[in-house]
Parts: sequence; structure tokens; C-alpha cells
Amino acid sequence: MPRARISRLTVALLLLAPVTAFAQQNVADRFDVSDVMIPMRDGVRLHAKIFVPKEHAGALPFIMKRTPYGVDGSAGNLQVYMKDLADDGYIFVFEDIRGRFKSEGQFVMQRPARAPGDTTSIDEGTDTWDTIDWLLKNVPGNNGRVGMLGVSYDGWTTIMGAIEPHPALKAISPQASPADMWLGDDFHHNGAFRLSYGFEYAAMMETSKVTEQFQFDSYDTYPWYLELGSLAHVNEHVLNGKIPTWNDYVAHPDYDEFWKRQTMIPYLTSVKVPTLNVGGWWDQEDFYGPLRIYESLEAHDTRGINYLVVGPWNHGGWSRGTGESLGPIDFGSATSEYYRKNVQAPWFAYWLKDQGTLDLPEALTFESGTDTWQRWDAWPPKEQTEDRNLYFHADGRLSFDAPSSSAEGGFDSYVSDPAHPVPYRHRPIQETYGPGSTWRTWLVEDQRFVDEDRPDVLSWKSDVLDSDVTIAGEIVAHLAAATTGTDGDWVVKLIDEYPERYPQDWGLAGYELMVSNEVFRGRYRDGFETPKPIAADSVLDYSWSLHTQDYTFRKGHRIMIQVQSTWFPIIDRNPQTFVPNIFEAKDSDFRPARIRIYRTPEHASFVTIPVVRRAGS
Ligand code: PG9
Repeated sequence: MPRARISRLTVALLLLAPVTAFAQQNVADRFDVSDVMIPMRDGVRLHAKIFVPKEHAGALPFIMKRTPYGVDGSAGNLQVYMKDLADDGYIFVFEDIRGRFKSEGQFVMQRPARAPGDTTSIDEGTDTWDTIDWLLKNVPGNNGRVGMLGVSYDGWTTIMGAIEPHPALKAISPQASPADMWLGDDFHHNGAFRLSYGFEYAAMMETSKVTEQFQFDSYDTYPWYLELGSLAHVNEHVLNGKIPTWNDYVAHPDYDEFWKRQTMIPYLTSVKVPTLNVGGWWDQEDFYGPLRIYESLEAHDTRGINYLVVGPWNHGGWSRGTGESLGPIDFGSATSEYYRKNVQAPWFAYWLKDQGTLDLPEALTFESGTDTWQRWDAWPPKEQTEDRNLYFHADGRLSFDAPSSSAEGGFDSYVSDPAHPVPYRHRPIQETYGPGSTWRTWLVEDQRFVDEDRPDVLSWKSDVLDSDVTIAGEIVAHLAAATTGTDGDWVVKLIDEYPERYPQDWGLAGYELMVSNEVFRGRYRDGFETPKPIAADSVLDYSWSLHTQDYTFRKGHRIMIQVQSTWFPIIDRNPQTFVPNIFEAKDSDFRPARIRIYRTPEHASFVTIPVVRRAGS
């Protein structure tokens, strides 16, 4: 059993804009800063920091961010993330949400919205309302309008504040907000549990009121999680039932009322506040959320005030740095700076100050590969694309031609062994937010490290492309697969393989860049509410979304698909033997299984990609 303890060490979360002493110095020069305790309707008081510009002409709107990560370092936001806004002139408010840091009350992880018609309970929406009401009455020099924004949890508090909005809330930008923690965001994807993130985040947030990093006794967490064995040992040996969110994972393994109450999607039945949704193509935490929120609002956007921006970013990448590159991938321009200056600042100026015009298409997306911003009338732009299937063939070939005969041999196969799972990123796999962690760029790591070394990762690739292939929209995996087990996971990755000769950047020669990916837990093939055993040795069809992308596979590259059944420890190990609740599996339930991926006319495996129809193509 690995040794572990929770330390009292408070960690500065680098999730959001970094703070430097220099940044604090600059901001202190330009703003009067005060700490206030704002009373909520139930008597609980929330702590906020208010930054009022020392010099300003006329009344100013508020820009507000509500966060569980502490607001003492929030001056750093004004140095980069909100720098263009600070230059334009706003009163900034950063608030500790209920139960976190200096705020009173009880923290509940993603406290569900109160039911429609419930006028007595509190939730993040009522706390937002009460805060706005207090600010309007107590901060002199405001113009009566409020904008809200934030990344991830702070993006989630933003959209929650707009479900029953205060009338003064005039514009929001929920950025990388989770939408559904069981279907596609931080804690699970299609029912597969995001073990390392789910465990470390829950411990970090619920050990005390401040963020506390879990203390592993090994720098590489891969062996730690492996030695842990079944997830049943987490409470037995490590958390001792003290972390509420871990207990919720265990009590609610399937998509039940607990998770359905937590998602805000059913509440998004109208667009009450102009909304700028923002996401990153390589967001390692919440990519499902912002796209799902955009799509749900869009269905009700009768006034045309719901917009989408997606760039070549990791989680919150637009809020820091220049955005010229991610890992070794260069995008040819400062995409984050572009967003902050040309999209985010004008968005709030338009709605909160009546300044400028809104030069925004319905969806603004960055097309990596050609490295250009694209303007669309709809996302996904179905009118401009054609769905084409990339079929698996013998000898690792991938083509747009469907398999025409069974003579090719029928299937490819590997043994998936839970005792030897495929690492999801290069080892050492540091603690998610630990020192030296490569977590933030794992989605752009070179996939050769598993393609070449692991017999339990299968690859299929196209011929060398003789012209560019651009995709814009949803990618869908279709596997015809069998296992000797009675449960199992399927991971499909769509990859851009760079040419072996790549003089533009030799560091990228032969690079295998993941363009999109997703996992599917087999037990949920017939529905997420009720897991069922997989019939052993039966060829079954599995189909799931790898999400949307806007990407050009350049001439000279190859398109590649990889399939595997473990992705550890970001995804917990499937025992591959059906048990009612994987969180309570016995160690003896974890068994190797032989996997077969079929590629015959009757049982074709393929990935559907939305190919853009462009003039001349
Ligand atoms: N991805 C983080 C998170 C958001 C909401 C709930 C749980 C985790 C975050 O970056 O805030």
C-alpha cells in the first residue's frame, strides 16, 4: 500500500493568471483596493476584493470573477488576463465563493442550481445576485452594469450566475466551464472515471478551506496509483471517508440523479444575458463543457446574443501568455493576445460601456495546421462540410474506402492488461498540479511513445496526403470490437503524423500530434444510467463523439488513428470483468482481456470526420 498523507501546505494554483510581485506593484499604483464582507440573503458573508481605478472619467461598470481558489493574489489578473479591460477602465471585483478562503458558509463542490420556483434556497446564482445588488448600492462611481467572466470553476460560477440573472448583469463570458461532470468534464468522460484528476482535485479542495496539494510519496504517480489497486482502497487506506466528493464518486458510479442535478444544462432554456463562450482545442480539463453550454444556449438564442470562440489553447490558455505555441506546436501568431485584445475587451466594452461595435461571427475558431482564424455562421458548420469515414484496414492502413472483402483477415488484436496499463502521458507522471508537472500540455505530447513501445496500442494510418484535408465539426468514432472480458474501455485518438523529413522544424519530424480523442466505457453501451456486462467474445458496435475540431492535416502528412483500452492514471483501470460498481471492485476482479478490433464489410471500424468543402477541393 503506498504511503500518503494530506499536507497543510497551501498551494498557489497556477490554473489561472500567474501573479508576480511586479504585477502587484503595477496594479497597486493604479487602483484603490479594498476588502469587503458582502452579506448574502441567508446571513452568510462572502469576502471580496474590490479594485477601483484611482483615475477615471465618469461612472464605470463592474467586471466580476467569483472563484473557489482565493482572491488574495487576484491583482495578477489585471496584469495579463484582464489587462486590456483594466486599460479600458472598470471596477474589478474578485469574490471568494461560499465556504472558500475568507468567505463564510459551507462549500459544496459545484453546488446544484436550486429548482425552478424554489425561492427560499441559496445557490451560486443567488450569491451572485446578492453580491451584485450590494455592489450597486455600496460602491460609488458605478454605472449600474456588471460583466462576469472566468475560467473553469470561475467560468462555471459565471454561467450559474446567469440562470436567474440580476438585471444589472449585462454580459458574461463563461470560459472552459464544465457542463456535465459525468459525461465529459473533469471527473468522468462517458462514464470512465478520471482517476488522477478526480482524486487529486477533490483532496485539494476538500481537505480544508484553502487549496492543499495531496502529498504523494513518489514523484511519478503512475506506480502510486497502480500499487493502490482497486479504488475501494482509497477510502480504506488514504482518504478515510473524509473527502465528500470522493464519497460521491463511490456512491454514484452511474449517470444518476446526483449527476443530473449537478449539470446546469436543463436550466439553459433561454439566453438571458449576452454570452461569449470560450474554449481551447487542447483543453486537458473542460473541453466538453464550453461547447455543450454554447450548443444548449444556441438552441434558444432568439436574439442572436450567444457566441463561441475556440482557439489552439489548453485549459485557460487564452488568459495567460501570448498563445503563440502549445508545447512544441507553433501557431504562427499570438493567439491569446489576439483574443484578449480583439475579442474579450471589445465584448465587454460593447455591452457594458456602449463602446465600439461587435465584429464577431457566430463562431470564431482557430484552424490549426493553416494557423488561421475562421469565421462561421454556425458551429459545427454542417452546411460547409461533408462527413467522410476513415476505415481501418489490414496492415495498419486507413482509407476513405470501406472494406470490401473479408480476405484481409478480419480483425486486429491486443491483450489489455490492467496490471500493465498504457500511460496517458510520458512518465514520470507528476502530480497534476505538482512541481514540474507536464499536465497542462499532455494533449499535445508526441504519441510515438505508445505507438512504438506498446503492443496494446494499435495504429492505422493513411497514405501520405497529396493535398490538405481540413476538418471543421464533430468527429465520431465507430468501433466494431470484441473482448474476452465482460467489461472494457475503448480509447480512440485521431492523430496528425508529421512527415519524417520536416526541415521547417526538425523537432517535429515524424511527430504524432493528437487532434482529438475520447474514451468510452463499454458497460454503458446501452445507456449511461444502467451499466450492463458486455457479452464476451461478441462483436459489438460502439459509437461515441471525439468532440469538434477545426484542423488542417497538411499535404505530406498522414492521418492516423490509435486505439487502446487503458489510459492510466487519468482514466481508472476497468477490471474488464463486470462488477456492479467499479469503485468497490475486488483486486481479483482485474483481469487481462484479449481485444479484437474488426475491419470487415459486415463489421467495419471507422472514424467519421467532417471534411470542409472549399473552393477547388
Ligand atoms: N478544472 C477545474 C474544475 C472546475 C470545476 C469543477 C472541478 C474542477 C478548474 O480548473 O477550475
